[in-house]
Amino acid sequence: MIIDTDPGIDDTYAILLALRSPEIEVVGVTSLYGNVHTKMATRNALYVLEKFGRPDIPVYEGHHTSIVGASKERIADFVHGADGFGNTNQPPPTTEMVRGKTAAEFIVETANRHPGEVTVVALASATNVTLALRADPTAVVENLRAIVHLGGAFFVNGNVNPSAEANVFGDPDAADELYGSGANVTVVGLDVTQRLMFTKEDVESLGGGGAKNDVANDPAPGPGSPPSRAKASAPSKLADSPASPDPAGSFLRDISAFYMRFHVDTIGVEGIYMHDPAAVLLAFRPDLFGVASGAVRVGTDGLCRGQTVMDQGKKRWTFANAWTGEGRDRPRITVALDVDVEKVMGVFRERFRVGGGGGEDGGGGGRARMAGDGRVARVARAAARGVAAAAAALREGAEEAYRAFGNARRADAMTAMVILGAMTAGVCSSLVDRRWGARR
Ligand SMILES: [Ca+2]
Repeated sequence: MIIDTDPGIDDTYAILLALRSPEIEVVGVTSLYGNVHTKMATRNALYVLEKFGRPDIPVYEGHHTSIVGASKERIADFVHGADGFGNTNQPPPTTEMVRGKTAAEFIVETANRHPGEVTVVALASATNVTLALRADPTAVVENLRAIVHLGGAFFVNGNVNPSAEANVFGDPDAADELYGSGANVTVVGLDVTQRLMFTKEDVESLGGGGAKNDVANDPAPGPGSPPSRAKASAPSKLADSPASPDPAGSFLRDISAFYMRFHVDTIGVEGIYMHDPAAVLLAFRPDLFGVASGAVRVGTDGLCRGQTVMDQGKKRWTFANAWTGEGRDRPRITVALDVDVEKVMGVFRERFRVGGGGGEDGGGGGRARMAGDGRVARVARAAARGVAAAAAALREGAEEAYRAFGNARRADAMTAMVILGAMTAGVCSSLVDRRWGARR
């Protein structure tokens, strides 16, 4: 996964979520203007990666203006503070961005090097991804596995004005171009993210909220921790002492105070929207979201500049229009419109360690029990590694088969998929037989 970001407070949550999710690997971070100017976004991206113990992840600086060369009309310092961290005056990072390569060049290069494997989660405007698209359409349309863009307001009001959401408003031309490119784009906007709110209590209990240190919030990788946790806690100059319950959580709590005041002032609620983390989660847990597919156009001028309008496909239009496409059909994209709020908030609370514990799935108690039984823990870890590898291989195989089906009937394709599943079970059972002997 490449995270394209303008940190930003909820961007910081999103980056931490990605680093704490064993389902994904973050291979690079690219910066963009939005909540802050691009230069500060670069600095802040470096800072949070170092703070969260992953100074090894490379950061590439993105574009400084919109794709049509307009400088940003408004920087959201009233939402995120002048420093992007709620005016908490953090020290500068000790690491540096990669020089000599732009964000767009990095996206193109990574997509071409690992075709079908890389997802870009774009947490700001679409500028960097659309520049990559212009530079190498094949890289973005064919070789990127997916693009998840946090943006748009489809059947709700915007958040810049009644029609526009901030990320799309920041570069509507880039969004319109990307959404019509034929790339595998999923857009998740305010229809979904304004239903995901961290409460004041959630925020206050981040980092342990003064709770005593235990297995679950010890930053050192415990025996039951997923492999990525070990990477996420590599030594760093900025990371707090390992004795504190969850330094990442305390940092989130500190920077969220300013962001929460903005919510109190504008919507009268003591809580914060989880916009950016929703996009990261959607990239690896699409099952928690309800989506629709359709052509999307973005207003690029006038009163409704930045508005995202989707053709839901409920009417056969008499005349061609900007959504049906003139000359060629405008490709459809996926739009997230619904979400399992309870489950998503459960994952957020678990991964952000609300209350300092492990939350719903995998709390401290669970891990302590696993630590007490080395054999069970070893088997569980080995199985988890196997499942991850098998899922990746299976997906690739299934997609290969899917492409080969061509115009096959649905029932025939389904039968083939079921056979594929049965064969997998056969392979697993023959491996067990090989090691421990067949069961008579
Ligand atoms: Ca953002």
